[in-house]
Amino acid sequence: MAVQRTFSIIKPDATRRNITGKIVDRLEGAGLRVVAQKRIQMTREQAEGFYAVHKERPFFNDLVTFMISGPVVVQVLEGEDAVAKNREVMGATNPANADAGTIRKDFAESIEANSVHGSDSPENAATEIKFFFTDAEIVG
Ligand code: RTP
Ligand code: MG
Repeated sequence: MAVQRTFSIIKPDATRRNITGKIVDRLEGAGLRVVAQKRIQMTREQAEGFYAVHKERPFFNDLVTFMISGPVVVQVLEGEDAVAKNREVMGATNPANADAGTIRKDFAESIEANSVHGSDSPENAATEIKFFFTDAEIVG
């Protein structure tokens, strides 16, 4: 399996509780390397654009409002099989269904305030990375 990049967000529930370091520790512990990172306050327009794929879903408006409720940390992660590895360490969307030892099992507050986002395919990872980072901001 080749070295891959994926896109990650540490969500507002985690920045609010000041546990971004604990989350990065889990990512690094899984063999992922942070090759770009910045703390931002997303605008509503940015959050709507980022989650456009979910715009017909019943949770869309709540999700956008949550994602702009505080700062987030956007990241590019690099490693072997990074997309799948990150999804594995994140755990299931709903923390009630997440495996023991995953980020969401240990830190998420709810199905919405679930501490992290991770790209679900290499194609989406490339799109999502470009949404937030220039090439010059990524240092592998
Ligand atoms: P993510 O995109 O954040 O990595 O999470 P995911 O793939 O596990 O979940 P997805 O289905 O893509 O949903 C995106 C985010 O929307 C919120 N959500 N709320 N209230 C609800 O039923 C509900 N379902 C999803 C979560 O914040 C989820 O991560
Ligand atoms: Mg998703």
